[in-house]
Amino acid sequence: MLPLQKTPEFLSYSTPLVMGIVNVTPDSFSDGGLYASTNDAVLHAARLIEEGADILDIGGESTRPGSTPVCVEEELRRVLPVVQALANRNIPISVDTSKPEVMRATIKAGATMINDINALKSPGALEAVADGEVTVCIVHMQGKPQYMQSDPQYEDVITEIKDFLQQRIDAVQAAGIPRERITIDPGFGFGKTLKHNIKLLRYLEQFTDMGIPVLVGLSRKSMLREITGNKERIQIHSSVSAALLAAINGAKILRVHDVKATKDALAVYNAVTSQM
Ligand code: 9MG
Repeated sequence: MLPLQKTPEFLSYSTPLVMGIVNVTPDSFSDGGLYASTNDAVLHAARLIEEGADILDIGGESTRPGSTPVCVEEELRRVLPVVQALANRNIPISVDTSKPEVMRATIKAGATMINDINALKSPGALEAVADGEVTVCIVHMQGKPQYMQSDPQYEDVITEIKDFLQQRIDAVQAAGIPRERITIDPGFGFGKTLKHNIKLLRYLEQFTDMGIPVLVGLSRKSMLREITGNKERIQIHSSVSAALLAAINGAKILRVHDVKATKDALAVYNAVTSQM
C-alpha cells in the first residue's frame, strides 16, 4: 500500500508506478468530455484504483495542443470536488495544474503531489508547493499549449531540456522544496516534433542520470498515431508499448489512461527484471 502522507517515499520504489489519468475537462487529450462531471470523474477514478493505479492525476484544464486556458474559478469548480471525494480512498492524489490558487486549495483538500506542465514558473507556484510540503513534477514545455506544436525548434533537444530541468530543480530547491520531493518530466508532446519525442524516449537515461525520478506521459499522444498510422482516439497497444520502453529506460512513474493494460505489461517486465 502506498503512503498517503505528504512524504514522497513512493518515489524510491524500484518498480515504476502507474499514475492513472482523471481528466475533468471537456476537451482533454483523448477522453475529453467523458469524465467532465464530478460523479463521472470519481467513478472513473474508482475504476482506475481497482485496475491497480498507484497514484491518480486529476486535471481540470486541458493541456492538449491548441487548447485554451480556463480561469481559476472554473478549474477549481472542476477539480476540487473530485479531490475532496477521493481524498479518503487510500491512494496518493496528484493535481495537474499550473495555478497557485488551485495548488493551495487542492493540497488543503488532500492532494499530495502537484504535476505542473509550467514547471512552477507561475508567480506564487513555488511558494504554494513549498508551503504545502508536497511532491512536485516539473515538466519541460516549449511554448504554451495554444501554439506549442506550431514549429518546435531545438539545436540539441536532449541538452536543452536537461539544462531547463536542471535550472528548475535549482529554483525549486532554492524555494525550500527538498530534492526528495521533486520528479522531472521531459514533456513528451509539449512543443516537440515526432523526431524530438522519439529521441527523448530513446535517450531517456540521460534524464534518469540526473538523479531525480523521471515521470513520463506518452499515453494516447499524437506521436503514437503518427508512428502507427492508426487514427483511433484510444491507442492502447502503442501507449502500452511506449510506457514499457520508458520503464526499460528508467522512468519511475508512468502517466497513463489504460491502467490495467499498463500494469499487465509491467508485471511481465518485473518478472523478467527481478530474475536478473
Ligand atoms: C498533464 N499532462 C499531459 N501530458 C503530460 C505529460 O506528458 N507529463 C505530465 N507530467 N503531465 C502531463
